[in-house]
Amino acid sequence: TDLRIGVVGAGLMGADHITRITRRINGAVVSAVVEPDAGRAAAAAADAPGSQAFASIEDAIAADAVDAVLIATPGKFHEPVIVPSLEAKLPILCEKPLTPDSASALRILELEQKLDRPHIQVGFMRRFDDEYQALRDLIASGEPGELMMLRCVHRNPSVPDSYTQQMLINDSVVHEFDVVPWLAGSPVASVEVKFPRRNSLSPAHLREPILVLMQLENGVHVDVEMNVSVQFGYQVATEAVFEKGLARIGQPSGLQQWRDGRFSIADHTSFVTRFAPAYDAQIQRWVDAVNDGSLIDGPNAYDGYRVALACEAGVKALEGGGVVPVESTARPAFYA
Ligand code: ISE
Repeated sequence: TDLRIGVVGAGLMGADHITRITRRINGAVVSAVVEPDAGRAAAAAADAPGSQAFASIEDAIAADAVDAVLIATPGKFHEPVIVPSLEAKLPILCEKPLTPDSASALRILELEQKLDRPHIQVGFMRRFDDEYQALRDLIASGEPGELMMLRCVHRNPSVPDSYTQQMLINDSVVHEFDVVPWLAGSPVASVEVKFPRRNSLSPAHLREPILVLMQLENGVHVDVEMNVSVQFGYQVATEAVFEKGLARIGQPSGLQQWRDGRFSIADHTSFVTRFAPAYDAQIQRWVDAVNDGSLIDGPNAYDGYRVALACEAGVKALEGGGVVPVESTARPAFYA
């Protein structure tokens, strides 16, 4: 029988996951939706025939309507959903970030370690992108020599007025804080933020683009251009600099056109399409892991905690802190 997933939050990502589970994922159905906004709840119900609407995750659990929980609310609402779900011993896929800060992430780790094994997977979907996986394999192979630098770009066409300065770190660079240590096999040791000339097209309350510099514990240096007003489209790309060569991922691969004396390649305009295959693989592998009893197959809550530490350093650096160290921690055996 299919895994019964309760989806909490039916905004942009929640709605996308509901469609994905209903149409493309094998072995699972959306059985419950928790969404306070009536319009979104109705749209979600239409997309997931047979699902029931609940006012809270507690109600869905009490009704025995869910075998697993997918959390797609904003980060500050994650902990109140994770706690009752963990207490009910339900497997969880939690969209990024795990929680908004490291203190709350630590509380989650303590609670989860009362269970027999990790139950929480964090939705860092870039780890499921084919090109990211190929780059990670290349780095691990050692064939091009040692990795020295990663040059990353993370560009969004524009952001809504609700997007705040701290979200440059907590909502956007949060992805690099997960994927870079995973690629390079080493935690983030320090973070610094530089401010190039401001884009006059940015929302008035934002000072961006920013350049985020990271040093990893293994000595690799990383720069991230974080740019949320690039206008033309959505772009996430990385260049790796090795002792004996270079590697590049994330180049445009869409429709090629020759017209009016010009050559062009279609590029993405949103993360929803750019990472659609990665989201599909992430959810399918999570469903398979829950169904076969291994419960997670991807970044765990400890990874989410490490990212929270890096984000805290990143926000300090953003607010004028210079080079901000990230505490070094030991991964508990529970999260090996
Ligand atoms: C958004 O929340 C995401 O997670 C996207 O992957 C990222 O590119 C974007 O900057 C964030 O706002």
